[in-house]
Formats: sequence, structure tokens, C-alpha cells
Amino acid sequence: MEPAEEDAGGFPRLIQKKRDGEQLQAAEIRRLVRGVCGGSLQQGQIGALLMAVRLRGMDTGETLALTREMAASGRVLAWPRGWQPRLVDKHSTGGVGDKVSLALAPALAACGCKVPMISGRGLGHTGGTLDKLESIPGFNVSQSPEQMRQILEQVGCCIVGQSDELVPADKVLYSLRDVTATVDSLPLITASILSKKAAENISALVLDVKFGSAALYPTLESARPLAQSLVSVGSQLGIKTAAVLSEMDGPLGQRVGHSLEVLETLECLHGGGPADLRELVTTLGGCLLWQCGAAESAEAGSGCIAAALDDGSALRIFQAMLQAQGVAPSVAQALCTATEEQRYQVLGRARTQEELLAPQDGTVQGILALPIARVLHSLGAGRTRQGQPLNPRVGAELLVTVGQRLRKDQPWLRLHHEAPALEAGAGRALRDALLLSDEPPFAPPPRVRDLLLPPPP
Ligand code: IUR
Repeated sequence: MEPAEEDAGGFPRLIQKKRDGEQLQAAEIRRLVRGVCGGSLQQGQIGALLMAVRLRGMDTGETLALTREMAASGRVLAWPRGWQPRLVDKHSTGGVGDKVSLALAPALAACGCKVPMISGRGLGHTGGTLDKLESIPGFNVSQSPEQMRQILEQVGCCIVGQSDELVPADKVLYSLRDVTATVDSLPLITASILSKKAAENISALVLDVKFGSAALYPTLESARPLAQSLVSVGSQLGIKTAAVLSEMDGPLGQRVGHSLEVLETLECLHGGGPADLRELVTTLGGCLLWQCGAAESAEAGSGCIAAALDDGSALRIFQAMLQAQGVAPSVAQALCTATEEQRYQVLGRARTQEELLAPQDGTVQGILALPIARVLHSLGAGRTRQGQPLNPRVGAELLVTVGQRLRKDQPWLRLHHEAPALEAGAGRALRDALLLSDEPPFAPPPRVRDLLLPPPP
């Protein structure tokens, strides 16, 4: 007989085992996760367990068991059998200006995939995909599994919030990790991300693991173990999992802030927009099309995604997704077919647009995303507490790209805000975000620095 979950003697022994660096068995991990969800594991015990895992780590087998148990702690989505090979999703570890999901989901659907994308909200300096979509009047991120299925049937993709029924264990563990200094644990991050993807019941997954000064990991090599852990555990869960390592020193694209990022997504969906945004959308999408058997190679898949952006098919699906998720047809049409000025009328514009000028001649060596994100956050674009309202119109447009030559007094950034005046500290932080050099102009480097493809079957 399994020890009763209420057995106070059982849990301390399991915590002690991990504390002393021993390996936990799958059945022990199951008891712990059930204790977390059922409430029989006390908050202090969960905190101690998290810290033991943070300090002692978990091997791939333990991480896999933890991911499986977390995924099974709630409802697992079910789909028609015929969809199975083409059910795909993407996850990013979080970046500034990262609006890739907004363009990628409809582009994948245009290429024949089903994309039940469950996204998050922004907390801290990175913006959340759901918050960006909610800057569109009427957009509803709360969709039941039944509604998701209907939207996937009609449109091919949806982007929704995580319902309470899905992976309740992650809700408990994630909120406690935040307050116990255990967020940066490889097995805990792996299990948290992959349990939610496993509950979506998808066939293929691509992960955009960011590195750089505005990412969780500062360097390519420090981010690689997370990418490897995600690919290894994801593959063992039966999901064809790939990872892309992409640089996150400067904002992705030229616009940061919720409604400004929707505007830039629309440019991308019209076949234009910044080169780095298109690079990430086509690379991540190309991997997925290859993984799910819709393309001969990742390169061929990238070509299919590029074609869906260029021929308007991804844009039409984006418009249909907006309507299916509550946006009035006239609003969806205005956003997807009108001029930028008319799009601003739909999304609104902040009261003040203020341009920052280059202090001297020079070549743009870099534009640091983190200080820009922090200033925007302080101007109301982000939240410090869950549930706090935010201002979707606050944002920044970069008027220059890395590698280009800049003249003294040339505008390099346009800030959109509603504050009476920019505080001196914020102005200084923004000025310091522009890195100028005496080097000759150069082509900006690619965002994608490495690709980890799934192991062969
Ligand atoms: N995103 C998640 O879903 N889980 C995590 O642990 C982190 C980011 I860090």
C-alpha cells in the first residue's frame, strides 16, 4: 500500500532524500506532486523541496517524471485523431519586443498546422503575448478547451490564456519558486515549460531559448544546458522537440510596447517588417514544419513560412483568429487591411511622442533592450504585481538599426508615453541604451546563433 499522503513522516523523508543529493524515484515524485495539488504538502515543505531541487538538481529521468506528473495534475487537451501529426506549438523563454508568436501561429496555420497556443502574461521586464493581443479591442484570451477546438477547426490557430484546469501543479510551484529564489533551476524550468506543452497534447514543439543581457542567461554557452534539457525531456515525452538559441541584447524588431508590437506584427504579416523578426518567425516555423513532416527540411519549411507571410495567407488567418476570439469584424478588417494611420485609430496612440537625439556621430554598435524595457515598465507598460492593469499604448520605436551610421542630433528613438514629463533618471537610462562606436558601418548579425534539432527516432 502506498503511504498515505497525509503521512507527515513520508514527505520529510522524501525532502531529505533530495536534500542529501539522492535520486527520487518516479513513484516518489508522483506522491510529491499529488501532495502539492491536494494540499497535503505544506507550503514550507514545498519551499524546502524546491530549494533541495535547486541546489542538488535532478537527472533527466527525474525531470521527465516531474514533467509527466505535473502535466497529469490537470486536464489534458484532446484533439481529433487526424490532427495529430500537425499539432504544433512554440515557446520562448522571454525577450523584449518579442512578438514572434503573433505572426508565427497564423503562418503555421496557413501551412496546414493546428496551433493551440497557450501563452502567458508579462511579469517583470518582458511583455506577454496575451497582453499584446489584448491591446486589440474585443480580443478575448479566455477560451475553454471546447472553444479552442472549434477555433482550430475553423481557423487553424488560437492564442489563449492558461485555464485553471490545466497543470494546476505548475501554478502552485511557479508562484512559490518566485518567492523562494528557486526560479533559476534547470529541472524546474524544464518541467514547468514542458508540462504545459504536454497538457496541450501537441506533436511538435520548438523552443526559442534567449541569451544576452536582456535574457535569463547572459551568454550562448550559459543558455545551452536549458536548450539541451528541454530538447531531451521533450523528446522523451514523445513530442518532437527542437530548440533555437537566439540573441537578446537588443529589442527584437523596431518596436516595443503592446499596441506598437501589434502594429509591427501586421507589417510582418504583410511580408515586410524588420529583418530580425522575419528571421525568427521563418526559422522557428521552418523547424516546426520539418519536425511535423510538412516540409522536407527546416530550410524548406522556412521557405513555406516566408511564402505564407508574402502571399497574404497568414494575414487572412490572423484576421480570422481575431474574429474567432471576439474582435468585431470591422475592427479586424481595419487592422489587417488599412493604412498604419487607420490602425492607430483602432489601437489608440499615447498622448506624447518624444524623440531622443544622437549625442554625437557614430556607428550603432548596439541598443540595449533591458534599460528600454525598464523605462517603459516605469511609464506603465508593464506590471510588478499579477493582475495589475497596464497601458498598452506606452512603448518605443527604434528609428535606427544595429550597424548603421548615425549623425549627431539624428533621432534614434521615439518614445510613446502619457507622463507629464520624462524623469531625469529615465532619460539618462535611455540615452545610455544607445551604444555608439567609431567602427565603420556593418551588417547586423543574425539573431539565431544555434539550432538543436530533435534526435532521430
Ligand atoms: N516560463 C515558464 O513557463 N516556466 C518557467 O519556469 C519559466 C518561464 I523561468
